[in-house]
Amino acid sequence: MMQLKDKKVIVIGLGKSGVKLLEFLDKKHVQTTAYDSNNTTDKSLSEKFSANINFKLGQNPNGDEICDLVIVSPGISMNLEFMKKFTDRNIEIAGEVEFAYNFAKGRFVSISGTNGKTTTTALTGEIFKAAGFDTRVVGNIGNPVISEVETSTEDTIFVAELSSFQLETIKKFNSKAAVVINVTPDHLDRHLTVENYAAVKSRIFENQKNDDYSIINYDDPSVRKMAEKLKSRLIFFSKESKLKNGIYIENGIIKYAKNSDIKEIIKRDEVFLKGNHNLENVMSAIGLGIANDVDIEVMKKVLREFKGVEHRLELVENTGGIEYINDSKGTNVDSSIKALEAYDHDVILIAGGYDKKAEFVDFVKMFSARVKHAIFMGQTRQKLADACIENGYNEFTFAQNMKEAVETAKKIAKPGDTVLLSPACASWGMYNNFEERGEDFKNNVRGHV
Ligand code: UMA
Repeated sequence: MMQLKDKKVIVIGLGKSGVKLLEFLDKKHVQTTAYDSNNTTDKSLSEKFSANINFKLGQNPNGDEICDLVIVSPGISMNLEFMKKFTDRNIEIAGEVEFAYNFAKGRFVSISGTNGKTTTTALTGEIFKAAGFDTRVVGNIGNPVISEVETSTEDTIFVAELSSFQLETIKKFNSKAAVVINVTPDHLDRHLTVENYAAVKSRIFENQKNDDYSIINYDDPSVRKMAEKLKSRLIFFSKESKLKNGIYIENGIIKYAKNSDIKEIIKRDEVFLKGNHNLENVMSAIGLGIANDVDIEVMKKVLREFKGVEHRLELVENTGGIEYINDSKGTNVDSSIKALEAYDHDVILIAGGYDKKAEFVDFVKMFSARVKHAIFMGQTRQKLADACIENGYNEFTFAQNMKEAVETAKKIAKPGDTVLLSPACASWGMYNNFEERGEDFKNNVRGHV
């Protein structure tokens, strides 16, 4: 275990991860200096901690500070000058996940990938809870690992959503079972190339031993490639191919084959989470369940009941053959592009909101293939419309508010269509947060307003 006694520690970033790190370090009486480049970070924060924690707000360290250990939040890139300096000085550096791992009891079941991580993590968490494990759902999903380590026991299972940012700074971190769901280009501002990004994601398997499990998407070439180097036990899953060994779908039934033993897991129709993109999430969670000997009946029950993560491609209703999907968490262009990618065609899209000065070109370029009609609202509506016109797409209208947007969508939608709220913008100006916006959408869909 990592020794903290008499160490001088630096924590960088005081968002969710940083604050939880400080709570942990303060309890252990560790001399810590806490940095955040943002000046407006909650100034009352210091009142919550003892004099062991020294705050330096409005600045990053410069890399020359005297210290024994630097713990970074996921948002801090190792390419920053001051991080390079710490590295060159051979100062011990740990990301929040790696640091927390040193103190965690029990085992990790980890999930990474570009799309579907949060849904898969939440679903896997429910499966393990239903199987009776002391389950902690942690990581990128919004709950730093460090917040759960102190109460963990040898029987605890950490179900961890891990982003490439978090995997970048692991050293010994190991998972008894891990999955990479898929890899498509993302976070290239930080990882520069897709190859680097995929390489970072594959680090989830790096410290696995012979008896650990790797769950691999057989259909995704960059994920399948990761299987070549692994020492661990492999479970492939595929939406497209019948596998001799692994999880696959045949005649509408999800099955698991191991050598010549074939087990039926569940009928596709019985799984509450619909959509092709969710099949990867479902198969990933099943793989993690199998790797941990979870009873098939337990998995079946959860798969029938789990309704997804609220505000993220959340199915609100399916009436008259029309699906209403709440993706209010689509608060930026990238996130809404991912949401649209989940649908091939016949989407009636509701988008727009607060203007974060984002560029909408890549988003609206997807419309001609997928969006039957777009309804724009909020501060960015004209900007979205302009981007559409520039790209030769004219199937859009404006709405004053959510009520009008949903009414318009209901008039246009035909059986087989999907009405999708995925704004590509923050909610401010119309709402306090994306949760309120999602609730308003759901209430309007259900006719509760
Ligand atoms: N900061 C500095 N110096 C810098 C840059 C940032 O001090 O050079 C400060 C910022 O001012 C801010 C703090 O660092 O106060 C934020 O740290 P952070 O970005 O690491 O955010 P946290 O609040 O600690 O949240 C992080 C994850 N955020 C990121 O990876 C960007 C959360 O994932 C995660 O839920 C949380 O840890 C717990 O594990 C969010 C996310 O957007 C949801 N993830 C990305 C994604 O899903 O695509 C990777």
